[in-house]
Amino acid sequence: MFDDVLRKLEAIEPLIDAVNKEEITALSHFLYERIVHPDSYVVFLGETSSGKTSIINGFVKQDILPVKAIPTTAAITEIDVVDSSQDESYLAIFKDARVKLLNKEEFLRLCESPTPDLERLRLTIPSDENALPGLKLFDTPGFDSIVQEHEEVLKEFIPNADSIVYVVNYRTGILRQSGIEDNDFVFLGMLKELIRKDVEIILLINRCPQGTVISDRRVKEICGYAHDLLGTEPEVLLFEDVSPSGPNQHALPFNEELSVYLKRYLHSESRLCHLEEAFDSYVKELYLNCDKILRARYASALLSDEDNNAIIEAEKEHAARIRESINTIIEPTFQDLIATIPRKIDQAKAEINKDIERSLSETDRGDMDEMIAFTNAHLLPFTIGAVSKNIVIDYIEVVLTDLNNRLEDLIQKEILEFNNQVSVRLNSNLEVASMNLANKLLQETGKNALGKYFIQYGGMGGANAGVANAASHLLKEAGDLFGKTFSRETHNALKHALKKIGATSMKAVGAAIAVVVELVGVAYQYAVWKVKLAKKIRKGVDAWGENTIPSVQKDLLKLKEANINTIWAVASDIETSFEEDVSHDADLYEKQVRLSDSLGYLFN
Ligand SMILES: Nc1nc2c(ncn2[C@@H]2O[C@H](COP(=O)(O)OP(=O)(O)O)[C@@H](O)[C@H]2O)c(=O)[nH]1
Ligand SMILES: [Mg+2]
Repeated sequence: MFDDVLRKLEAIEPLIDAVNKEEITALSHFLYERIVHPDSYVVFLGETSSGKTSIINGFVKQDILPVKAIPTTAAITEIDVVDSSQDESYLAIFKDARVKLLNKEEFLRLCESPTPDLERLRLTIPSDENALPGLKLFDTPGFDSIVQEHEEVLKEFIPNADSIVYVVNYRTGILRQSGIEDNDFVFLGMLKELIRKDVEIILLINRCPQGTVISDRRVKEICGYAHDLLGTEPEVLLFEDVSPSGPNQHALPFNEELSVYLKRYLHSESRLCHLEEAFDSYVKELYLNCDKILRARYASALLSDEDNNAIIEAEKEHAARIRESINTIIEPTFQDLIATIPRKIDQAKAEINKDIERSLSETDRGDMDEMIAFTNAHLLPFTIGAVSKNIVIDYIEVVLTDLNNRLEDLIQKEILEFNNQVSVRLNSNLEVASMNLANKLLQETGKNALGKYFIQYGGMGGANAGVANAASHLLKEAGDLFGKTFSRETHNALKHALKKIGATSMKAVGAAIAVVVELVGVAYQYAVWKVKLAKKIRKGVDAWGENTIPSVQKDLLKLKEANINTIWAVASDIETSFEEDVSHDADLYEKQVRLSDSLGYLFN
């Protein structure tokens, strides 16, 4: 399917062999596997008990995943529907990338009560008619504003999605306009912040009364809200309410259209393009990696031991100086930023209250319940969204952009100095021809992002244990590499980090809504309800603030960790550019570098 990319990977095989390093070889095997068997993630989302698990069971026509009426702690479960040449299997993938084969009982037990070290469960189901080679379905614990853990798991996982099936219940889903259980509202707001723009969202309305059609009023209403919240018109699938087939059975909702959709998506142009782009950039990075190693070896072989030792010393020094920035720049910046958040939130709260009170005084709505519904569906989320963007998010952006610039300057300076030191030694010892051959390596110093990705995602340990799918990795990687500053990635990474923080703030809108809802059904006289409502809204906004402060601070702590990891990765990359004890077989290395040069045209 990705013949061009595969050809490139095959073309650089001799280079990979020449490099002869375990991690590079493992990486290339892993990449090959991924290209030959490309994955995309279809993630089932929706409020707890909307029917996600039942729908997946219905899709595979087996009552296999445990269905629950009450929210529990739960793990993300991956479902691979394969053709019947393969066996059914149950796997647990742990956070340290260990993979364990389970029997069905163990699997079911872990589904219901996952252990803290569990990353995910994987179920492989053979089915000839439904096989989806390359699509992985993910059943999620669902969103539930009471179970904090779910939110954390989802916030981490959702950015991996390539396509989303959002499940709502026909009767209860999206804004009954009555209250606290309206998690969908908060969830959809958060979702929009977390996914890539090109991710398709299918709105699946479950448990529709028999004969419901798309023009049904309730369906239109649900779609209208979803449209408002997502800013796009999702495709809609209607699932009829079905009865369980027996006393100890669960309902297996089914609609052919879901398979049609999934199969269409499997072969869609946009999916394939996205994958191709991702693979292409990985193969290129792999090539550049090999190229760099070979050039460094060639240079080492031409230089004296004394020169080599000096370079290795320099490597260590500059790497150490880059790592120092963790204590001198990253730690203090985040400490300040985190300490300033409460003040910024207070400022935002004042602004939000002012804006909402203005709208409230200007409204001509005579009915309080109607106004409450409007407040919760529009005023609170939109005002909070806009104001917290202006006051909180933009502030964080300024601080982080500045941090980024300072880190970038420091890293550039260290790399430049290191490169100069190497250049001087090359210049004074090498002839022009070999100098040119060796030199290109300097441009690539500090850019080794690929290795980090594969290490992180278990590419080395248990191949296939990896959790990140290729297509979404571009985004994920950018997020993880915030602070790694050599390309347009930085901009994306920052945007992504800010989006996550925006999602946190949007999620906390639920707390405000919950407070305002308390007024529903309370009968106040016409003259006083606006005053009462204004007071409640202020309380609600307080609740938003209380929820937002610690969550945003937590997001920032995570971001700090990501920055620190990046600095380590950049430093390690410099530190390993010249290897110790390289043989002096300059002729061999020269040949290898020429080979690498001759392949460069593939990656321009
Ligand atoms: N009668 C009936 N029950 C359903 C249907 N879909 C889901 N359910 C029930 O709704 C409850 C929650 O479903 P579940 O799949 O666990 O929801 P999840 O939390 O979104 O995964 C379970 O008791 C299901 O049996 C349906 O079409 N008909
Ligand atoms: Mg479920």
